[in-house]
Amino acid sequence: MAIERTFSILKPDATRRNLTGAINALIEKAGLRIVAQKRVQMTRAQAETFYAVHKERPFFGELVGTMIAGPVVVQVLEGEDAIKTYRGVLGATDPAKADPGTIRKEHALSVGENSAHGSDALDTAAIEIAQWFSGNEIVG
Ligand code: RTP
Ligand code: MG
Repeated sequence: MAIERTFSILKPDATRRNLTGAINALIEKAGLRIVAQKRVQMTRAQAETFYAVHKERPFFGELVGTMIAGPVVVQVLEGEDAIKTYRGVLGATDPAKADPGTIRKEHALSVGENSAHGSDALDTAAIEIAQWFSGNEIVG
């Protein structure tokens, strides 16, 4: 399996409830290394760009509003098969359908406030990482 990098966001519902450490523990327990991390307040324009793929969906306005409701922690995670591994650690988008032990089952409040984001493919991971980190901020 290849060593990959994926992009992660700990969403405002997670930072608000002081869950950064608890979620990072699940990430590290899964064998992923946090090779970059910073806390930022997303602007509306940044959130709209980040989730542009969903701009025609009925939940887009709510999604953008939730992402800018408070600070987020943006991260780069590195490890074997990192994209798929992290999607597994996240669990299903709807926390009610997520497996026990996943971030969303253990911590998320709802589909809208589901605590964390993970890239869904290698190409989107590279785009998302480049949106939030310069090369010298990532230390593998
Ligand atoms: P993410 O991009 O945040 O990692 O989530 P995901 O891949 O599991 O799900 P995706 O389909 O990309 O949806 C992005 C986010 O939009 C919100 N959503 N709300 N109300 C709804 O029906 C609905 N569907 C999706 C979720 O917060 C989801 O994480
Ligand atoms: Mg997604």
